[in-house]
Amino acid sequence: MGSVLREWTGFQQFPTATQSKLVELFAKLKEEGVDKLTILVMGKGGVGKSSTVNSLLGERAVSVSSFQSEGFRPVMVSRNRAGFTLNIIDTPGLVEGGYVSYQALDMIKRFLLNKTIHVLLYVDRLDAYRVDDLDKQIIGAISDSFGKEIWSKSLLVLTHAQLCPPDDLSYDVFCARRSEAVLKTIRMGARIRKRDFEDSAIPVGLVENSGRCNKNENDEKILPNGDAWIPSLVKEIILVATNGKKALVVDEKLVNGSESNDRGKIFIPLILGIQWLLVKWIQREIKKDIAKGGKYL
Ligand SMILES: Nc1nc2c(ncn2[C@@H]2O[C@H](COP(=O)(O)OP(=O)(O)O)[C@@H](O)[C@H]2O)c(=O)[nH]1
Ligand SMILES: [Mg+2]
Repeated sequence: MGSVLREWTGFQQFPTATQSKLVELFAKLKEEGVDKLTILVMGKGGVGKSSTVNSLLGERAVSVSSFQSEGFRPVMVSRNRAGFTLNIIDTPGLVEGGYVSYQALDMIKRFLLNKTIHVLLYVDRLDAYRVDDLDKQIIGAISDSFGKEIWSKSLLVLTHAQLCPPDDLSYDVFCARRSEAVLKTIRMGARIRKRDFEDSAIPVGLVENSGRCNKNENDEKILPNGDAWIPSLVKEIILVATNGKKALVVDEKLVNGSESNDRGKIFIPLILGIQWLLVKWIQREIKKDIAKGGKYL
């Protein structure tokens, strides 16, 4: 299940301008004593998780599928560059047959045993116009599996970001509205209080994985607002990694008993106690009845 740590050759594939921005960002990270980042990528199937992993690495490290059948198992890709290790974990989609796939979530959790996750990339599409109950359920399931603290280590990634907004909306307004809708779903799905959520706002990263993505004069892939998105995304990832909140340590306890199960277990002795009292009470009443009945016979 472990992955081989390889030299990050994809790094050389980035345009020089991107490379120098990344070198600077990683240098800052090193100054803070961080020489390893482990990023977990989750979301529905087909939203562009695997493509985003490849874009971030500058190489085709994981397989991308246009139609349904994607990988069934999580995959960790590890790359090393100048003493810095980047681990990215790609995962199967969290929906199966129209429902949240608890099986996929469980598999992901087991795969993560003894790993520390510094950042979660929760991926969805920018070019979708609604969120529905299933999205909320997915968020709820992630929160139940890993604890809602995971959201303080997360970044919302919206793919297919090279789009022309409908209805005369400007690009920035469209992005803001879509982000707001997904963020609200995260807040509600994870059952986080509004104030707590605003205090630790989840940043949003825009992504365009398509080979047809526009480029600037430095050959960097850019969004319609002119932003070179790869260095921007890496910057956001690093900000989340160093935001002072605790990284997610996946240990036996987390894998074997989800938080919500633990919460439920507290009530088991209480329920058994009430059951016992009820049985005793019924037995006493029956005895009383028999005694009374005997008198009048
Ligand atoms: N135009 C466009 N297509 C994308 C983007 N990201 C992914 N795709 C395509 O969407 C399909 C599913 O992508 P994939 O990365 O396998 O999604 P996953 O199931 O979430 O891992 C593939 O055909 C990708 O080429 C994007 O940002 N823009
Ligand atoms: Mg995939």
